[in-house]
Amino acid sequence: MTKIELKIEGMHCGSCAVGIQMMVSSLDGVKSAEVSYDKKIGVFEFESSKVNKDKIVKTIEELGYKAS
Ligand SMILES: [Cu+2]
Repeated sequence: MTKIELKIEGMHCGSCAVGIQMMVSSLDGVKSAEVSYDKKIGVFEFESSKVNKDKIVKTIEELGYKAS
C-alpha cells in the first residue's frame, strides 16, 4: 500500500474537497482518500499495482483543481 500527500489548489469550499474525495475514491485500487479544504491537502492510500500518483493527479485536474 502506498500513501501520498498532495497539495491541492483551487478548492473554494468544503464540497470541493468532498467532490475530490469521491472521485478519487472511485478509482480502482484507491483504498482511501481524505481531502482537507482547510489545509489544502489530500492524503491518498492506494495499491501501486493498480493505480499511481499520476492517475490521481490527473483525476483531480480533470475536476478543475491543481494537484502537486
Ligand atoms: Cu467548492
